[in-house]
Amino acid sequence: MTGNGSYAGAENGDDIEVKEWIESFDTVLQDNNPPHVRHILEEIQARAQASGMSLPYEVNTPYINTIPLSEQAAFPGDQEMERRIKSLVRWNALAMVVRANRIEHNIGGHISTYGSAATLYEIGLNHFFRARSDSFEGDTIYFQGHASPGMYSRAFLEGRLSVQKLENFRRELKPGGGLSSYPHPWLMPDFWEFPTVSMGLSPIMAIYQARFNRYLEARGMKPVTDAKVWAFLGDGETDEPETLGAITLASREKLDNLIFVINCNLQRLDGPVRGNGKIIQELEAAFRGAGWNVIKAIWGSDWDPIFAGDTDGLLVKRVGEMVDGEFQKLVVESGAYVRQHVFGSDPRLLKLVENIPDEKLRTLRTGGHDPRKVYAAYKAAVAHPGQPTVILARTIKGYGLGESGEGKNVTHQQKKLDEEELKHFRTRFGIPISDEQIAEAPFYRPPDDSPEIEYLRARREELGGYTPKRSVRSKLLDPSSSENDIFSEFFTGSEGREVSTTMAFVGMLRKMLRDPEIGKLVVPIVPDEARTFGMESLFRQVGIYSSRGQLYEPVDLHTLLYYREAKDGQILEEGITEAGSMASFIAAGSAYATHGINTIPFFIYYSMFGFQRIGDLIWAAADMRCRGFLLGGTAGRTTLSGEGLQHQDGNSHILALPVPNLRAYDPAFAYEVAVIIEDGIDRMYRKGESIFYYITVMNEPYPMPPMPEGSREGILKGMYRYRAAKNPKAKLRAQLFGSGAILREAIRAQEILEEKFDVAADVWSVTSYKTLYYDGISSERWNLLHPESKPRVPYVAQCLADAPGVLVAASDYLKVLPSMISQWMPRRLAALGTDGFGRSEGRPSLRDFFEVDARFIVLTTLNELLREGKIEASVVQKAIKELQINTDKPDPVTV
Ligand SMILES: Cc1ncc(C[n+]2csc(CCOP(=O)(O)OP(=O)(O)O)c2C)c(N)n1
Ligand SMILES: [Mg+2]
Repeated sequence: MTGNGSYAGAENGDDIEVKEWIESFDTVLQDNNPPHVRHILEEIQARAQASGMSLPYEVNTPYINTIPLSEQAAFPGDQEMERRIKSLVRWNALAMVVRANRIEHNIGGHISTYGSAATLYEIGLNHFFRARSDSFEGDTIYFQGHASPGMYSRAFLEGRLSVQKLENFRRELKPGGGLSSYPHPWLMPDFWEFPTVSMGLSPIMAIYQARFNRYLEARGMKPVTDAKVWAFLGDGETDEPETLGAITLASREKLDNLIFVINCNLQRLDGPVRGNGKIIQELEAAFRGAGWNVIKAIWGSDWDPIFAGDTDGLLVKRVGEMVDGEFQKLVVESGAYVRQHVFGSDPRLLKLVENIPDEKLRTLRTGGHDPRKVYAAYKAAVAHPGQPTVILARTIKGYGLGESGEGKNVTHQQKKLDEEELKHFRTRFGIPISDEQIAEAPFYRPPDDSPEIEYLRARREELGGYTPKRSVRSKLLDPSSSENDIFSEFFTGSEGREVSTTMAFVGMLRKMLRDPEIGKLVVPIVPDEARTFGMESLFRQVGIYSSRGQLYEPVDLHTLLYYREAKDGQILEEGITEAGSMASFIAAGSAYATHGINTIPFFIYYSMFGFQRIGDLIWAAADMRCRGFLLGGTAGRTTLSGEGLQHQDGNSHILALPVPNLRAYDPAFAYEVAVIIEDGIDRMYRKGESIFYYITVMNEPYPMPPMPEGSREGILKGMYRYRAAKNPKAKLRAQLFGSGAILREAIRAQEILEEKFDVAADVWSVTSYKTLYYDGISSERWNLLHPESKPRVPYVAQCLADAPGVLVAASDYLKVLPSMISQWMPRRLAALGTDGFGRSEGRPSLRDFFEVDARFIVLTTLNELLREGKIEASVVQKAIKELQINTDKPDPVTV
């Protein structure tokens, strides 16, 4: 049917044999049930294969609706009433965007996307989407980001948003507040739950959300329910690799709690999604191939009688041949064109539509605009067991805009309508606004006791309340119970034993998992990297989550740390997908709102594959007010021996800077990690702050010192004096700032400077340049606005107020990291860092290559003293020799 598999015999008209086969098939079908007939066909197929025939492989079904009319669920609503409500939603959505752009030229907004998706949402909102309540978790819905005007408009009709809010669409800073352009929980924390407008993120988030819901059920943390996760996507959005990249997880995990609705309006921003192909068929093949249940809703009820007359399959064949560019053209053309183009090639086709006038032919509804088809698709989807479902609904972009946009390539950006266009829209949807008023594009809401508002409210009441709506339903953890027990052992040092901060962290994780209060809440997440981080002991301790348990005997069963999968396993071992792992982090980090459960995710990964690779998902997590800990393992550009430039992260702390509510730390010692995590749990889960953490950990083993007295506050604020100079009265003085992997180089430099050059240096551990930077800029801002008050002194400046000598910083990150706080230091700062590509090398060679080791810290300190006139150039020259520094080595930034 789709054009494949023709052969010469058929073209010769030699089809008597075919007819006979079909007749006998029909007879078999009449006498038997469908499963039996399927069995017969499978047997025949097996027979053909065994006899060496290669059969054509076809993942597509014909270009018709998946649900035949005979199996279409009856529509239970008042169709006319729902049409009127939908028209009102359409109108106010349009008015909101048009008005906003009149008030402020080019403020933006979208009309045509919601125009195409209105029926898809309205059917959901009137019949399917159950709200969250105390007794039921509710359905979880990812609304297509730039369809937001429709959601606002409906909330206005529901009485949840005022005219003023609508008036201030995209002008959130106006008195009384406004509405954010897209779904942003950060900006509208009582309304939006999921940020979806960065395309491709909502599908992957939805998949992992659905899986996380199962995880919570399997671990007994929430009741087993039939709640669904719905994700509304654009067809253009499916080009994003994240959209389709994780769909096999959903089928493998049999996520029948997941439904994708893809709004197939065949257009994206610039033009057709697949002008020369068929996006619906392409997606059908992808999803079917991946093991999803696919429901195509291409044709509306208007087409049912036409297809019913198509007994010889000519029309199915014809529409199967047409490409999307042609379907799009039909939208903007006349009925006569449709007749000629679709049906004109064969008199038998023309006969199918001979009784349909041109005007009607032009406006035959597509599946996604027909409430009955959409209802039937949803009904089938929610009832479908054992597989996730995708609904491919054919719609028209800019539906309702007529000449001013419907189906046009420019429709995506249409946001200004003139009086005539507004009139046309008003009349088409029957909005009671007079010709005199229409130019104003006023909002229109019928009175509370109107049948429309009563109907709409009754429907939502039946479904448990309004949606979208975000609320924090979890209770904070008891502030009086402290995790001291968990963390205190890490404050005392390792007594000479060499451990890495990663090992120390894993020790903390193990203890947290055993804790009676938070143990159950901890969600360890790894993208196939547990062994890299020495976490395999956790496999045995808490198990790896698997919905199927463990169907095989693991090869290492006889070992202590065998690979244990379990139905109630606690670890999310995601395989090689940082994006998927981050999506799990997001589900777990937002469960305090979505499910009212304070899960505490710890996602540990190769730091280089974090911000650099999945930065946009991290941004989404921030927007969503996720809580939890991201751990950048094997962090820094010189700590990871041997791996070379792909794995060596010298930028993650730079890339962490733009995420406002992310607290980023680069600790060097176990006690620093412990203090930061302890405080993080306290702030996020006992105080309820909307922050999350990025902590870098390393795999370089060294003895962990005990926590210096009084350092706790400094660790959290970003810096503290780790070790003061032995001889503070010395003539030559310096302050050395080290962090993370490079702190120990600073400590060694302190020793060399003292022993060989009579320079007395203090060493500071800088745990968070970001925290220091934020503190600095906010102090400056306060001072700017309060000229007559006592100025606030940034924490850096407070720390260094009486610190004498030259200032030298070194980190395993770009030099700009320390430099950004130098403005609050009492004197010039010389910064060392790891700018440039790395090399596959060992640590000492890399630190020499990037010029961040103790020798270079010493040299830099001496050079700073030279600049200040405290020592002679010859001393520095001598030092270069003594330190065996090659002055001819290439600049690491350029090689
Ligand atoms: C990652 C990303 N890239 C680009 C955009 C800009 N953008 C917004 S809407 C859009 C077109 C969307 O087309 P489609 O997914 O088909 O949705 P439709 O509006 O047709 O329903 C684009 C490119 C974005 N929001 N996110
Ligand atoms: Mg589209």
